[in-house]
Amino acid sequence: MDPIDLRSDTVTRPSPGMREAMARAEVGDDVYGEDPTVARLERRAAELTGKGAALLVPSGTMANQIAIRALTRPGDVLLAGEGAHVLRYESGAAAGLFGVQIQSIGSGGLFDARDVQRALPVRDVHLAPVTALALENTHNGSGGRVWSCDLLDAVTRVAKERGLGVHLDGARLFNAACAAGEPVARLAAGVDTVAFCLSKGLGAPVGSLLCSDESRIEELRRTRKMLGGGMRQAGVLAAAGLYALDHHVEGLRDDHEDALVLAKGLQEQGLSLSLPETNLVYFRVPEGRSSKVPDAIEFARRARAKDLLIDPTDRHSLRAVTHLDVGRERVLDALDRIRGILD
Ligand code: TLP
Repeated sequence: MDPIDLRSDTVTRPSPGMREAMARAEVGDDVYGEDPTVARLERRAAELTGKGAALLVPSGTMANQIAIRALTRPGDVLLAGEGAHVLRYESGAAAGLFGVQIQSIGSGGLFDARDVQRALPVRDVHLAPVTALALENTHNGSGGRVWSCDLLDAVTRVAKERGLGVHLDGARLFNAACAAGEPVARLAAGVDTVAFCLSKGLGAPVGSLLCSDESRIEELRRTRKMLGGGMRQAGVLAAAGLYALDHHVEGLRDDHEDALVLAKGLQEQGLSLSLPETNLVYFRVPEGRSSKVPDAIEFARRARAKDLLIDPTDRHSLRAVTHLDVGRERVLDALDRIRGILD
């Protein structure tokens, strides 16, 4: 059977058009600031996010860590939503690299202004200062949920009033913009740093952009170098990114519709879930004696035996992600393959 890979939207392969753009890219040494294609991508990213400047980095994780370093000092606390990528999926980088503790606030990944207020300590020498806040839009761990502009505005307003630096982890910011019907710059208004990934729904092989004020960019560039993220003829990667921004933004809408079809199909088969707002479908396998599948690990194993790749996220839950390399037909095919597993 032809494999269907729903583990993540990071699994896409560059299309022939993208490969051609990469092959044609004009390049130079970007550590010397001489790669014209990187410069073009960075200008485009700054414009799209409404910030003064941008920096191409190898990964979303590195973008987040560079931002954390800029907004905190060792010993500080960074506030983030429950299950935030910076807290759960970055190998402890904020603590390991920069001595920053992350405190989770709210529940389900999103939070409101009151959650931020409640987390701020009174001034006391015993307490670690809370100096920064991280937002994640869409929020991965909660099933790709999207922040409303009202909620974003309220949270960034209180953060600013209380002197916190604000970072937006927008690994899937274009998915958020598509679902919210808002420009990316609107979703990034009011934050100090914003990162978005080219290698998720946008279908590029590598790369994230970290965007901020022009005055901050040299400091961010220095941290990128410190982390070994200075790249040389990175124009071949930047060309893929520019191609993705030109050709793959519109298609996110299809990914979201496909995710909804997938979710409804899973629901019909007795799997429990909340309908997705974007392209991430989290679902639970039935628990208890009557269940045909003991847990998510076994579900994933049986799916793999049918050449369907889906990752468990905990003992009873899995995540299936729609993306550029699976269209409606393959989503329906995936549902057929799953049917056999539960019967
Ligand atoms: N997320 C990956 C895994 O790391 C879990 C995925 O498959 O979803 N922020 C968010 C919200 C992310 O979801 C991710 C990737 C990142 C940052 C990190 O991006 P990379 O993988 O480029 O370091």
